[in-house]
Parts: sequence; structure tokens; C-alpha cells
Amino acid sequence: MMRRSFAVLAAALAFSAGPALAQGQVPVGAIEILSGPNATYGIAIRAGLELALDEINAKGVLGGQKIALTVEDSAADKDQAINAARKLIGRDKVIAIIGPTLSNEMFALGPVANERGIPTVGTSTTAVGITAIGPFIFRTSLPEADVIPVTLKKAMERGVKSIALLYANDDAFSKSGFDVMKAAAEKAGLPIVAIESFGSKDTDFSAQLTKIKALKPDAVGISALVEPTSGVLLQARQLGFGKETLFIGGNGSNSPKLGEIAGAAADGLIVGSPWFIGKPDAVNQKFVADYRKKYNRDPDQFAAQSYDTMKIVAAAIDRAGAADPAKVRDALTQTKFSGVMGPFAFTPGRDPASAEGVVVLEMQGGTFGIAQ
Ligand code: 1QQ
Repeated sequence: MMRRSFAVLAAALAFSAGPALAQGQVPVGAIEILSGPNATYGIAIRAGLELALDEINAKGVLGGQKIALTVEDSAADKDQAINAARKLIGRDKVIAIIGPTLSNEMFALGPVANERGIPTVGTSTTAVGITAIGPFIFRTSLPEADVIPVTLKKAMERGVKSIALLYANDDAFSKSGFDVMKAAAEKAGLPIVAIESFGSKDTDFSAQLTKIKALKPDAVGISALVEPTSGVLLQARQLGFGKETLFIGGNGSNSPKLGEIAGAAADGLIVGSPWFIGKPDAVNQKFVADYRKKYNRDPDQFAAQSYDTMKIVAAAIDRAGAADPAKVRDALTQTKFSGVMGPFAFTPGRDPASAEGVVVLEMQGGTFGIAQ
């Protein structure tokens, strides 16, 4: 009996005070891929978040409170991602979640976070339909639907007159990116000579590539995460695809990991991107320098997006005036921010308002430069 009343008392105290206020900290969660083949994305995202947090916590939010960021590993697994959301919401009482890394994961955990009324901001989720999950779901990443048409335009300016499409059929982003490539090619009047698919864990793409090679398309569009995209490129070179074929990637290939895995096989691939390391503005130059100093490596697009997002969330907490999830959600909708990605606001549907900053990058010798 005593034990029980103690538990009730403890619960009542925890409920009334709240761990955030008790410790003078504001709990925020992030769910990212920190292990397994896609960890390259999540590790970059975490690095961007933590760099921004250094700056934010130097001053604090809500009159000097520090943001306590808990980053959970989803390992790219939907169930693990849902469990991470439950843990962050139930155990850590987070007032906002950043992430998850993949659209595949967002479609799984987004409904849980939305139902619990926790604002959740994807920094790298680019599939169609992410923010339609519900009013608490936001994203700062440009949807593929905004980026792919720009990439295809560049390809056509270079004289591409036909394309084959190749995609992973077991991942929400990869499938959505393919749908977008297909629609964009049709809209641009670019003939699609073949459509082939594979599983994200496949290592043999020779049947699909052999078929495509026989049709001699000017370009091959690949919608997949970085590991399978690298595998496709390596095998394509073995099968004799050369410079006459332009490889076009989606958001999954906009990672330095592509060059690390595929090496010279990735040379010439083009991909649209909302950010470029060489952006000359002072905010970006400072970000790149600070990132190099803290981590001893270059930031990528994923780090840039998460760096801005951490600041967007912190500013929303300040504007909300309280560590309150519903108020933070409302404050997020009013975002007017300028960061390394450029000016940023949300549409009424909680997507990025502007796609003006898209640049087309080309992989050469392991790094991305501006595509000519
Ligand atoms: C998505 C993506 C991935 C490439 C993020 C790593 O764009 O899952 O939406």
C-alpha cells in the first residue's frame, strides 16, 4: 500500500513538475540511423544537430534553459523507429522529435508521434505524402518532386533524349523517387525506354542492366539508397556502360558515401541538391569551417539540413514561450528562418516553401562539384 501511494505521488510530481522544468532543460529527441548500412546518413545528421546545439545552448532557449537532445538509433528499421519514438515521448518527455532519417521510417512512426501530439520534423524525408501524415508532421528537406525535375532539365540541356529508370521497390523513398522521375520525364517529353526494379539488399543487378544496355538510353535514372546505387554503378561499369550514358541519382545518392563505395564508377553521376558545400555566403562558410573543426571532415547535405533544422526547432521553442509540444507545433508553422540552406519557411502543408536553391551536382573523383 505504501509503495503504491509512493508511486502515485512520484507520478503526480513528475506530471506536475515535468522533468524538463525540474532540471531546467528542454528535452528534444532525434531518431536517426546510427548503425547498419545506412548509418552514413544518420551520423551526418546527428553531427549537424549537435553542431547547431553547441551554438543554441551557449545562449539557451526560454530564457537560458538548455536543450537536452537525445538521439536514438533506428538502424533503418521501422519497428525500432517506432519504439524509439515511444521511448522518447514516454520516457524522455520530449517536446519535439527531429527525424527520422528515412521516409520509410516516417511513414511508420509519424502516425504515432502525430497521434501523441509531438511535433516531428524530418530533415531528410523526401517521398511524396510525408506531411500528409498529420498536422504535427513537418519536413525541412526538399521533396524529390521539387528536385528531380531540375535534375532532368539539366540532363536534357546536355542533350539527353532518352532515359531508362531503375529503382528499389522495397523502400518508400526509392519507390516515390521513381514515381517522380517517371512523371517528370513524361512531363518533359523525355521518352522512357525501360523501367526495371530490384530489392534494396540485392547485389546482382546484371539482368536489369543488360536489358537497359541493349536499349542504349542516353541516361539511366536510379532511385535508391546509397548502397544499392553504388552497387548498380559498379556493375554497370563492369558491363561496359561508359561516358556515353549519363547516370542520374536522387536524394539517396547525394552522399559522399557514393564515392567511397563506388569510386570511379560513380564519376559523372548527377544529382539535384538543396545545398552545396561551396555556397559562398558567410553563414554557410562559417558552418563548413565549424563543422570541419569539430569533426575533422566535410559536411554533406544531410548535415546541412539538420544543422538548420535544430535551429528552426530551437527558435520555435523560444517563440512558443513554453516547453509545450502543441505550442511548439504552432510556432513551427510561423517559421521565418535564414540558414545554410538559404531563406526558409513552411508551406501551410508544412513542407519547405521554396525550392529555389536547388543546384545540380556532379560526382567526380569522390566529391561533388557543380554540374556544368
Ligand atoms: C528518404 C530519403 C533518403 C535518401 C534519406 C536518407 O530521401 O528516405 O526520404
